[in-house]
Amino acid sequence: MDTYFSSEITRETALLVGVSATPELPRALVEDYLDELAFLADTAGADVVARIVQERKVKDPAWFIGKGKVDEMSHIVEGGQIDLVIFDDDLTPVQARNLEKAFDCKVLDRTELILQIFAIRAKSSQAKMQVELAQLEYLLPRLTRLWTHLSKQKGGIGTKGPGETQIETDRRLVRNRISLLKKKLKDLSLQHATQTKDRADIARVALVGYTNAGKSTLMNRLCPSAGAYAEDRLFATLDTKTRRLELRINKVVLLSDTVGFIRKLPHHLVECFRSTLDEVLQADFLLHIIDVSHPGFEEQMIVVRKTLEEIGVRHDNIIDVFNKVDALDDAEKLRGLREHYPEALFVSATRGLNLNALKEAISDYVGRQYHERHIRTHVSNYKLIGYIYQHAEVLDKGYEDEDVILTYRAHTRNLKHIDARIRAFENSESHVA
Ligand SMILES: Nc1nc2c(ncn2[C@@H]2O[C@H](COP(=O)(O)OP(=O)(O)OP(=O)(O)O)[C@@H](O)[C@H]2O)c(=O)[nH]1
Ligand SMILES: [Mg+2]
Repeated sequence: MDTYFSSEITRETALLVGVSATPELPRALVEDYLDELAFLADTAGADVVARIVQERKVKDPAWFIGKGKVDEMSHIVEGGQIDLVIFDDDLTPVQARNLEKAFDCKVLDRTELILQIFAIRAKSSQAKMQVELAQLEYLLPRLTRLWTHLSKQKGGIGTKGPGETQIETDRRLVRNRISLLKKKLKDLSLQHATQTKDRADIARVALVGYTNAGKSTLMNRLCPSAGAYAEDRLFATLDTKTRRLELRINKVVLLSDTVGFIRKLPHHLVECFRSTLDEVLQADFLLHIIDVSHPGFEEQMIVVRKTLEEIGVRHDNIIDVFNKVDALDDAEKLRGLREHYPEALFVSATRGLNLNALKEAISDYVGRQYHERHIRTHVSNYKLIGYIYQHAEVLDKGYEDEDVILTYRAHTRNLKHIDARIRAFENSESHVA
């Protein structure tokens, strides 16, 4: 896929198109969606000079919008020297091609725009590979459909023209590249899994949320050495970053910053970022960061929950953190929200407001995952004793006769293993007896 634009080169002018279908999808909501699309376009390097919303229930298979609207827009595009037209909804390859011909300029849909931004933003080799994989997977069925379309034009099924040979070759190349990227990414995630295995006894917390909610800013505030990239642009973060966070009572947790979510996040991207998002899946709990100053924050919360569901994250381990309270000038609204979300925390990452309460909430949550146990065993059972020392924090040690008595504290994850060891040991003992 070509790179249509990048933030480094001259900015382009764009026209945005949305379709409303009252009452399910009222015009006002589509206007909000176009605000977000404009933010995406801006992040990608385009200035929005015009926007159009058409009320239409049934999408035209050839044009997506109505043909009359297409003709009307062609004049706007021509007169306004517009470089590209961006649709908020996904277009079929046929619709995109027809529209490109009619407007005589580039036409993008929302998925392509998001893929473009990810391509521009990706910094690490892993993120670059994940984005390339998503782009190729997006492209592959389009090559196929393009070929089907061409074959029909050339005289129907079974026509073996040079076009087919070329497209077959392209498809093979794309498939080969896809397999190679998948293999490389799998190797990388295996490597990563080995590196993180040793951290099993430390509780893990992940920051999740809508793009631009302030996750990286909060990470930098809580762990000043994190140096996470934060900016007033969408998808500032594409790489998962993990840092140690010192807490007052429960010592240390590992805090991870992750890629932000967005309405209609392309499915390919979710799939390709799955290995990075596994970090989220494995966390003991999640901090859901919400930009409370955004007018559509409640819909954003739903989008995040749905995306988490899509990647298989359980819902009971989430703390809602309403960020950017400093940007809320309506005290009444804040009071209402506190009542409505009694469990949530209200913070400001930039101003550092209420972050101690947030740390305490993390401590509490983490504390609930650790349990204290006692064991009395003969001193000669040094293997079992050694295992406990390795996988738990020994709080107290005493001796009685020839037995050692240990009081230890371990994470639920480790307790399962310790208990299994003890059971296995007791069974072998009774066997011997
Ligand atoms: N007013 C205000 N702005 C904030 C606050 N926290 C973050 N921001 C701003 O919000 C913008 C986005 O912040 P980031 O930390 O990059 O957001 P993110 O959630 O990491 O975004 P992605 O990486 O794109 O998913 C930046 O311009 C921050 O300065 C806050 O508490 N108050
Ligand atoms: Mg970020």
